[in-house]
Amino acid sequence: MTYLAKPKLHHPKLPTNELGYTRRDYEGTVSTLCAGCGHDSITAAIIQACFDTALPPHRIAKLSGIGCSSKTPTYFLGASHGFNTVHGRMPSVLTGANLANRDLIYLGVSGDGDSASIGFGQFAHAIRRGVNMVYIVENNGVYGLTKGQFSATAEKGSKSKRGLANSDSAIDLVAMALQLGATFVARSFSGDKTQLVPLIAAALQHQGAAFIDCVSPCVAFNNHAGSTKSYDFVREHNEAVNRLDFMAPRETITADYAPGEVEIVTQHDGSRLLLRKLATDYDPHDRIAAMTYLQERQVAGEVVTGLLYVDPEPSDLHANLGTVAKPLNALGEAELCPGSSMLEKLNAALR
Ligand SMILES: Cc1ncc(C[n+]2csc(CCOP(=O)(O)OP(=O)(O)O)c2C)c(N)n1
Ligand code: SF4
Ligand SMILES: [Mg+2]
Repeated sequence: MTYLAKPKLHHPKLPTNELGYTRRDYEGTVSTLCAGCGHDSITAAIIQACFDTALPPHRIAKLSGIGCSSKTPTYFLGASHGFNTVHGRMPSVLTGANLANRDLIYLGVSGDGDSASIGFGQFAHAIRRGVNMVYIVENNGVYGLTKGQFSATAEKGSKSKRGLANSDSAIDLVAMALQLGATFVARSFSGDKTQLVPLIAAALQHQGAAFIDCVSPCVAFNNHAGSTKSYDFVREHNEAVNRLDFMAPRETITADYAPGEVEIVTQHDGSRLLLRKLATDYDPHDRIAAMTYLQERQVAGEVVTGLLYVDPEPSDLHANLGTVAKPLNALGEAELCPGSSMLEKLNAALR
């Protein structure tokens, strides 16, 4: 048996969200990952974010590549659409699905091996095209599934479980996402649910390319002294630049904030991000300054987390291409096959 189904029965008094679903309705099958794997905490955060914001499970499409991280969509959103693609190919399959049906909410889950090595080109092009999606990399600095080889996000000089030092420079996927034009960029830690849940909730409402790099320790192969992706290292070096609260469009702000204490960023759909600044010199609306800040703090040995960049008025691939407003499966034959005279007109325009 390759997966364990969870019992369907649950306590009749479990809290429900405004759609009438319990948190259990957003779960998948029982995880088969190692006990203590950071990826399971990210699964729990995704379930919590979707439950809290009452997302209809049938409107979500979850896609992944290959790796322990890419197995996780089986463990959440059991009632959603799902596609486990080939190693490193999640972004192109997600792009195609999104172009065919723009009405779904796309959640791509990947690993650092899946996105920073074999799928690096795919990652780059999905981000630079502004595909409307949430792209989460569960980043443990190793190929967990194939027994712990260094991945391309492992820091130069960091040590393997056997004590060997990594001689290659690391790829910082957050720096790449910023440079490639992602309109929502965050870094978080699987061990910080308070930070991660609202980040995922906000990213799911963002109408553009949202990228979250989530450091997620691999307890089997990369959780020792000398690793920069271990629970201890991230806890000791985590520098959060802000704290985020996410509010759906229909919710009213009831808490009292002193002037200047919280910045409210309204997204395109009316949802609001309540940003509490922790680092006074950090501005999440300035892409260039964010890139410089991250590099400076990285040299100082810090893992900067939080909402690092957001564009409240993003544009996405559909807007850039001027595609039809309806999903392709909702178009009739006349719209899909407009006839030979239209084809002639098109051909003539190209001559
Ligand atoms: C085309 C191809 N090449 C190589 C592999 C072997 N392989 C499977 S998972 C993986 C790396 C997984 O690393 P990562 O994406 O970081 O996921 P993790 O297991 O660490 O969560 C590799 C190289 C494969 N499945 N397919
Ligand atoms: S090998 Fe590592 S990444 Fe894979 S399930 Fe175990 S702890 Fe998680
Ligand atoms: Mg990995």
